[in-house]
Amino acid sequence: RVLQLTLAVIKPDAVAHPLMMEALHQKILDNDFKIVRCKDLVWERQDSEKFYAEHSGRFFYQRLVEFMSSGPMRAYVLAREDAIRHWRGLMGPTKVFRARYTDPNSIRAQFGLTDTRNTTHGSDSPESAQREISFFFPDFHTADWMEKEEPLFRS
Ligand code: DAT
Ligand code: MG
Repeated sequence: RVLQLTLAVIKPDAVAHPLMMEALHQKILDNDFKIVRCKDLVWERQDSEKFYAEHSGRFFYQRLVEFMSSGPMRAYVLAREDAIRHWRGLMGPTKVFRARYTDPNSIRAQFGLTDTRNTTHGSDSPESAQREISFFFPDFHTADWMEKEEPLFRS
Protein backbone atom coordinates (compact mmCIF):
# COMPACT_ATOMS: atom_id res chain seq x y z
CA ARG A 1 0.00 0.00 0.00
CA VAL A 2 1.20 3.47 -0.77
CA LEU A 3 0.61 5.97 1.94
CA GLN A 4 0.01 9.57 0.93
CA LEU A 5 -0.14 12.77 2.96
CA THR A 6 -2.50 15.66 2.41
CA LEU A 7 -3.27 18.97 4.08
CA ALA A 8 -6.86 19.41 5.22
CA VAL A 9 -8.11 22.65 6.73
CA ILE A 10 -11.35 23.42 8.48
CA LYS A 11 -12.03 27.02 7.54
CA PRO A 12 -13.31 29.78 9.85
CA ASP A 13 -16.99 29.36 8.90
CA ALA A 14 -16.98 25.71 10.04
CA VAL A 15 -14.77 26.25 13.09
CA ALA A 16 -17.34 28.79 14.31
CA HIS A 17 -19.82 25.92 14.73
CA PRO A 18 -18.69 23.40 17.38
CA LEU A 19 -21.02 20.67 16.11
CA MET A 20 -19.74 21.10 12.56
CA MET A 21 -16.15 20.82 13.78
CA GLU A 22 -17.02 17.69 15.68
CA ALA A 23 -18.78 16.17 12.64
CA LEU A 24 -15.82 16.94 10.39
CA HIS A 25 -13.33 15.49 12.86
CA GLN A 26 -15.44 12.33 13.08
CA LYS A 27 -15.66 12.14 9.28
CA ILE A 28 -11.87 12.16 9.10
CA LEU A 29 -11.67 9.23 11.53
CA ASP A 30 -14.55 7.33 9.89
CA ASN A 31 -12.77 7.48 6.55
CA ASP A 32 -9.61 5.78 7.77
CA PHE A 33 -7.38 8.82 7.77
CA LYS A 34 -4.62 8.90 10.35
CA ILE A 35 -4.21 12.28 11.97
CA VAL A 36 -0.49 12.97 11.68
CA ARG A 37 -0.54 16.58 12.88
CA CYS A 38 -3.35 18.87 13.99
CA LYS A 39 -3.35 22.46 15.14
CA ASP A 40 -5.61 25.44 15.59
CA LEU A 41 -4.39 28.74 14.27
CA VAL A 42 -5.42 32.20 13.09
CA TRP A 43 -3.97 33.74 9.94
CA GLU A 44 -2.78 37.27 9.50
CA ARG A 45 -4.01 38.85 6.30
CA GLN A 46 -0.53 38.39 4.77
CA ASP A 47 -0.64 34.62 5.37
CA SER A 48 -3.91 34.46 3.55
CA GLU A 49 -2.59 36.51 0.61
CA LYS A 50 0.49 34.33 0.34
CA PHE A 51 -1.33 31.01 0.56
CA TYR A 52 -3.81 32.02 -2.13
CA ALA A 53 -1.38 34.01 -4.31
CA GLU A 54 -2.36 31.87 -7.32
CA HIS A 55 -5.81 33.47 -7.17
CA SER A 56 -4.69 37.11 -6.91
CA GLY A 57 -6.53 39.11 -9.54
CA ARG A 58 -9.59 36.86 -9.49
CA PHE A 59 -12.83 38.66 -8.63
CA PHE A 60 -13.20 36.73 -5.36
CA TYR A 61 -9.61 37.18 -4.14
CA GLN A 62 -10.17 40.02 -1.63
CA ARG A 63 -13.23 38.28 -0.25
CA LEU A 64 -11.31 35.02 0.07
CA VAL A 65 -8.29 36.62 1.74
CA GLU A 66 -10.47 38.47 4.23
CA PHE A 67 -12.52 35.40 5.05
CA MET A 68 -9.52 33.13 5.59
CA SER A 69 -8.02 35.58 8.09
CA SER A 70 -11.32 36.30 9.83
CA GLY A 71 -11.03 33.75 12.67
CA PRO A 72 -9.62 30.46 13.91
CA MET A 73 -8.98 27.53 11.59
CA ARG A 74 -7.96 23.95 12.24
CA ALA A 75 -5.27 22.38 10.07
CA TYR A 76 -4.55 18.68 9.73
CA VAL A 77 -1.86 16.63 8.09
CA LEU A 78 -3.71 13.46 7.14
CA ALA A 79 -2.30 10.12 6.01
CA ARG A 80 -4.10 7.46 4.00
CA GLU A 81 -3.86 5.54 0.80
CA ASP A 82 -4.83 8.02 -1.95
CA ALA A 83 -5.35 10.71 0.71
CA ILE A 84 -5.43 13.71 -1.63
CA ARG A 85 -8.14 12.43 -3.94
CA HIS A 86 -10.08 10.88 -1.10
CA TRP A 87 -10.26 14.05 1.00
CA ARG A 88 -11.21 16.17 -2.01
CA GLY A 89 -13.93 13.66 -2.81
CA LEU A 90 -15.34 13.99 0.70
CA MET A 91 -15.27 17.81 0.46
CA GLY A 92 -17.05 17.88 -2.90
CA PRO A 93 -16.90 20.62 -5.55
CA THR A 94 -15.56 24.09 -4.69
CA LYS A 95 -18.89 25.77 -5.37
CA VAL A 96 -21.41 25.00 -2.67
CA PHE A 97 -24.50 25.45 -4.79
CA ARG A 98 -23.12 23.19 -7.50
CA ALA A 99 -22.14 20.65 -4.84
CA ARG A 100 -25.71 20.51 -3.60
CA TYR A 101 -26.82 19.24 -7.03
CA THR A 102 -23.93 17.07 -8.08
CA ASP A 103 -22.73 15.72 -4.75
CA PRO A 104 -25.39 16.27 -2.06
CA ASN A 105 -23.68 14.13 0.57
CA SER A 106 -20.39 16.01 0.37
CA ILE A 107 -19.10 18.23 3.16
CA ARG A 108 -19.44 21.42 1.13
CA ALA A 109 -22.97 20.56 0.04
CA GLN A 110 -24.04 19.79 3.59
CA PHE A 111 -22.26 22.54 5.52
CA GLY A 112 -21.14 25.21 3.05
CA LEU A 113 -22.66 28.69 3.14
CA THR A 114 -21.35 30.32 -0.03
CA ASP A 115 -18.76 29.69 -2.76
CA THR A 116 -16.21 31.46 -0.54
CA ARG A 117 -17.34 30.20 2.85
CA ASN A 118 -17.17 26.58 1.80
CA THR A 119 -16.01 24.93 5.09
CA THR A 120 -12.85 23.09 4.11
CA HIS A 121 -9.63 23.05 2.13
CA GLY A 122 -7.76 20.09 0.68
CA SER A 123 -4.54 19.92 -1.32
CA ASP A 124 -5.11 19.15 -5.01
CA SER A 125 -1.85 17.37 -5.96
CA PRO A 126 1.22 15.82 -4.31
CA GLU A 127 3.18 19.00 -5.10
CA SER A 128 0.64 21.30 -3.49
CA ALA A 129 0.31 18.92 -0.52
CA GLN A 130 4.05 19.21 0.06
CA ARG A 131 4.00 22.99 -0.26
CA GLU A 132 0.89 23.45 1.87
CA ILE A 133 2.00 21.10 4.64
CA SER A 134 5.23 23.14 4.93
CA PHE A 135 3.22 26.35 4.90
CA PHE A 136 1.10 25.27 7.87
CA PHE A 137 3.64 23.05 9.63
CA PRO A 138 7.13 24.46 8.97
CA ASP A 139 8.70 21.97 11.40
CA PHE A 140 7.21 18.95 9.66
CA HIS A 141 9.56 17.04 7.36
CA THR A 142 7.86 14.43 5.23
CA ALA A 143 10.94 12.27 4.67
CA ASP A 144 11.74 12.17 8.41
CA TRP A 145 8.14 11.34 9.21
CA MET A 146 7.99 8.52 6.66
CA GLU A 147 11.14 7.03 8.11
CA LYS A 148 10.60 7.48 11.85
CA GLU A 149 6.92 7.89 12.62
CA GLU A 150 5.04 6.17 9.82
CA PRO A 151 6.17 2.67 10.89
CA LEU A 152 4.60 3.35 14.31
CA PHE A 153 1.23 3.99 12.65
CA ARG A 154 1.31 0.51 11.17
CA SER A 155 1.52 -1.42 14.44
P1 DAT B 1 -10.64 24.51 -3.92
O1 DAT B 1 -10.74 25.11 -2.54
O2 DAT B 1 -11.77 23.57 -4.20
O3 DAT B 1 -9.29 23.91 -4.21
P2 DAT B 1 -9.85 26.78 -5.61
O4 DAT B 1 -8.43 26.40 -5.31
O5 DAT B 1 -10.25 26.95 -7.03
O6 DAT B 1 -10.86 25.71 -4.96
O7 DAT B 1 -10.22 28.12 -4.86
C1 DAT B 1 -9.75 28.38 -3.55
C2 DAT B 1 -10.87 28.99 -2.74
O8 DAT B 1 -11.26 30.24 -3.31
C3 DAT B 1 -12.18 28.18 -2.70
O9 DAT B 1 -12.15 27.15 -1.75
C4 DAT B 1 -13.19 29.24 -2.38
C5 DAT B 1 -12.67 30.45 -3.15
N1 DAT B 1 -13.30 30.50 -4.47
C6 DAT B 1 -12.96 29.81 -5.57
N2 DAT B 1 -13.74 30.09 -6.61
C7 DAT B 1 -14.64 30.98 -6.15
C8 DAT B 1 -15.75 31.68 -6.75
N3 DAT B 1 -16.08 31.50 -8.03
N4 DAT B 1 -16.45 32.53 -5.96
C9 DAT B 1 -16.12 32.73 -4.68
N5 DAT B 1 -15.10 32.11 -4.06
C10 DAT B 1 -14.37 31.25 -4.79
MG1 MG C 1 -7.40 24.76 -4.52
